[in-house]
Amino acid sequence: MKRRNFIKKASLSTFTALIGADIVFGQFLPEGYTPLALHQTDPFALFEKDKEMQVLNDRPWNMEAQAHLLDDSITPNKYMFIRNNGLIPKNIDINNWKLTIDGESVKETKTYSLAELKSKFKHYTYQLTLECGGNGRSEFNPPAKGNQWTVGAVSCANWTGVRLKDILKDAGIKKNAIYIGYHSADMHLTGDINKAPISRGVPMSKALQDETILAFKMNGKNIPLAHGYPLRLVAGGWPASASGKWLTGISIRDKVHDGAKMKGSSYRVPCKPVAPGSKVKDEDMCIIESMPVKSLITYPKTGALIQRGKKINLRGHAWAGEYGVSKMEYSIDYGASWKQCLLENPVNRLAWQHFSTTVGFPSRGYYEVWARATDTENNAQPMLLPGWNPKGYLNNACHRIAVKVV
Ligand SMILES: Nc1nc2c(c(=O)[nH]1)N[C@H]1C(S)=C(S)[C@@H](COP(=O)(O)O)O[C@H]1N2
Ligand SMILES: [Mo]
Repeated sequence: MKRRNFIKKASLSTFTALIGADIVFGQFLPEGYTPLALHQTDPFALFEKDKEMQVLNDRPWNMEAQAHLLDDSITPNKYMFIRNNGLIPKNIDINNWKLTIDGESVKETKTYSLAELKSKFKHYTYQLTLECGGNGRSEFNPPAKGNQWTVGAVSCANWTGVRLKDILKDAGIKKNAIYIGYHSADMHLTGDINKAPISRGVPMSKALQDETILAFKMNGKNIPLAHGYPLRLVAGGWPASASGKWLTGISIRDKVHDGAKMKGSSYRVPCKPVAPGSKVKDEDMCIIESMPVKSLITYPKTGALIQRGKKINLRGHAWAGEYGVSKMEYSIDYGASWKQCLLENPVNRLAWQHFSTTVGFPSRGYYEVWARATDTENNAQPMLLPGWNPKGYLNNACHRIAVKVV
């Protein structure tokens, strides 16, 4: 028997054993081909997600919520979207996990173990809104490449950890520091260990905010693996891509960080509005900083049937990047008129704010409920799509649900 055939026979018997059935026509399986039955992993069980979560991609794993799943004030893991650019690290050894602070603008390179980070610095807990810059991408026209997020790539969990500013102070920041960049343990899709799937960062002013933390807990427990266990940078209010998962290092830079996905059209938008479909030069693209004002109706679920004469409770959340939300309104007449909702204060800066109201409908028939938030800088959500951009970022159009009064 030729060696090639031998390998084929060996894997065929392995496949048969794993699948638990004879592979009919197994002799025709192409070499190196893995039967589909063997790459089926149940992502819901794997990541402890609710079955109503929507899987957008399995390599890398990307999964989003639906609006009605985000009804909780604090997002539980089962409803938290997953956005990965590479492959989730395996075999994490927390006893040997190290965080290295380096870069042109650190006084001297310093390394901390997880235990040191936890014991040396004070712990803080904040509720922080993390929204993928591409949330809402699916609505852009011409379409933008990338995961076709609808509205569910946003979360607001409780994150516990140490302040990045305390660590940077301990390490020593030089006067010329202007940016930080993160480094992580996930692997590039090609498996090339010299390439990072993503390595982004924020300006010093954001890095030094009280709420910018290196977290080791999410909702009071160890961070779930998919969300960055055992250590994650969390910079709420900015595109969630700034919040590096599986954190192994922070570089203090004397220039804008130039890691993976900091350039070109990655997490950058035209500095000035462009016509849909335009090609935009690199130098005319600007890095996304604070996320824009936005809101989500989490109850009722779109498609709800309402009994004639009954008023409904309407509720959801609103957030505005670095800013607060100052006003929340809804419309049942396609934006012709707006009524105000009750809006709660945020638990802390950068946490989303809850809104609620009761809504009555004048007669039987089809309605849409539109929700519109206005931030403390007086920016309101656009009713329909905002400015087109090559990668389909920052769609903060009013969330709309359909209901029927029967
Ligand atoms: N190391 C690492 N950090 C990462 C990413 C990644 O792929 N690798 N994705 C980023 C992006 S684009 C987003 S939107 C958020 C998603 O966070 P979540 O999966 O915990 O919801 O993580 C960010 N941090
Ligand atoms: Mo993202």
